[in-house]
Amino acid sequence: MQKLSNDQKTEVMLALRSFASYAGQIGELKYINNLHWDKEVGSFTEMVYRAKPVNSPALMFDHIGQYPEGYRCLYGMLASQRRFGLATGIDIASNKTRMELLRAFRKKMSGNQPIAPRYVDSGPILENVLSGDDVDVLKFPAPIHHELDGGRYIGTADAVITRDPDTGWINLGTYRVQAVNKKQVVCYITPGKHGILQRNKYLSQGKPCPVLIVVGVFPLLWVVARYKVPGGMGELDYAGGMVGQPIEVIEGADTGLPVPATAEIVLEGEISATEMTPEGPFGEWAGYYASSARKEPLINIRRIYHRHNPILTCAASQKPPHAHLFERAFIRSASLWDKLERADCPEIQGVWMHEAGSGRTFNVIAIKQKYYGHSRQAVILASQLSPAAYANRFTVVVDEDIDPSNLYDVIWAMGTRCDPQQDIEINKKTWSSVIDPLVFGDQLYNSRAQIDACKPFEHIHDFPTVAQTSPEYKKFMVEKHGALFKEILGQDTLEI
Ligand SMILES: Cc1cc2nc3c(=O)[nH]c(=O)nc-3n(C[C@H](O)[C@H](O)[C@H](O)COP(=O)(O)O)c2cc1C
Ligand SMILES: [Mn+2]
Repeated sequence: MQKLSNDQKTEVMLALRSFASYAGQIGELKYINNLHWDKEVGSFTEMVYRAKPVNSPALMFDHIGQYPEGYRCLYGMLASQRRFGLATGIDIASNKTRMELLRAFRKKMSGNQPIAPRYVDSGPILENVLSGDDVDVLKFPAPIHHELDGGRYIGTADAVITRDPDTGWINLGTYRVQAVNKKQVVCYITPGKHGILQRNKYLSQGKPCPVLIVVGVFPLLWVVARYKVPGGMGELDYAGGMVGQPIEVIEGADTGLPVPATAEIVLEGEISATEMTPEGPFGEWAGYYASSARKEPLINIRRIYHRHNPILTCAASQKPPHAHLFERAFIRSASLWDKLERADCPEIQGVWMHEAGSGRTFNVIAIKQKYYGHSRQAVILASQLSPAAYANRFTVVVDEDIDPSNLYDVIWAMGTRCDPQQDIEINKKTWSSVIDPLVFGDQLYNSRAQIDACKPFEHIHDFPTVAQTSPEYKKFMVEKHGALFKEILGQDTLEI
């Protein structure tokens, strides 16, 4: 397999079809023809990822129902170590374990020097520009992803772009978007997220809110639209910082908002200040249809930009495991780790927002304890800092000998170093939403537990010794009996 040059690495981050073509060459993407947009592509993806949650290929669907060849849907874009490495420009050969890859990604994100986007006059996204009567969002094979969804969702693996009317700050966030008809869509944003804070500044003054919805994203754009970039800072600037060059954008003809020049499909329009329409139900990240159908502001689409043979990027949230959990754990864990350090919490050794908790509800941090109360400080902060602040339930703190991404380690530590009566704190009236299956009515609170599964600080030196082979003896064994291990385990190296 050809090795990518630096220019090719950049192209793969910024152009979905180059990424897809390379992923195909290395066996990380499969083409599938003749499945229908009405539930078939969604269930097929779900069934593949449920059977094999790790290391399944990305799935590119073509010939979808009555749609012409080339009008494709892509699921599972980033759900493997190699694909996530390609999207973020991280060498995975030298970052093999989860914690190594997380450290490399975190370093890249926290050391980010944002670069402002560059406005250009042309780009692949202008290959087709539709306005007036030609506007038809159903020109693309928007799927019904799950059996009980309230309609066709055009925006799932998307990036919704809005501008703060006071400061000019441009925000990108992945928020779900349902097609209402050819020219209207509706979006759900959880209260507190940046997109809704900006949107409501317009709507509360009775003004429509200009919006772009990128429904065919490129890999790097989808990573930043999901990362908790601090408020006031633009995700496009962050993406520029990650790739080391400005992201090229074209001024949207109706809104002046930045249309990413290498995207696949972008919808342009405005969010109505006066008209509402039902949105949902939709299979959600918590694994339920909890938010039902509610009214949200209608979005009028005035213009569509798309490439020839466009790729609609898709992600169906649902009961884990699913096709966007692999990278979610990295994106969110890196962000939480960064926030903990910025909050001056010392000696963080690892963070993992677990896949089985949908990357939200069960989060673990590892620390090297330095003083009385350190572990409580860390776990209380971790349960309230973005990106964990919203909708989590359990946050666990463990010592540095525990791998926070390994449930054997974590549950063993909870079972042996945590005295429930003393070591579990409960917070009440914390940030949740209608998506939480335990939220009934309009009081959008939850409660959460902070679980201290660290050795008591006063017994850190006299805590019973762990019953396992020591690193030194393991090393001796590998040196003496390496061939035998390889014969039995079928692998070259043994992690010790
Ligand atoms: C596939 C997928 C779908 C999502 N859907 C929504 C959604 O419908 N509404 C929402 O508020 N957040 C949704 N999120 C989470 C946001 O994208 C995430 O919180 C992001 O950081 C928000 O950006 P912001 O910090 O600029 O608000 C979704 C995330 C993913 C990966
Ligand atoms: Mn943001």
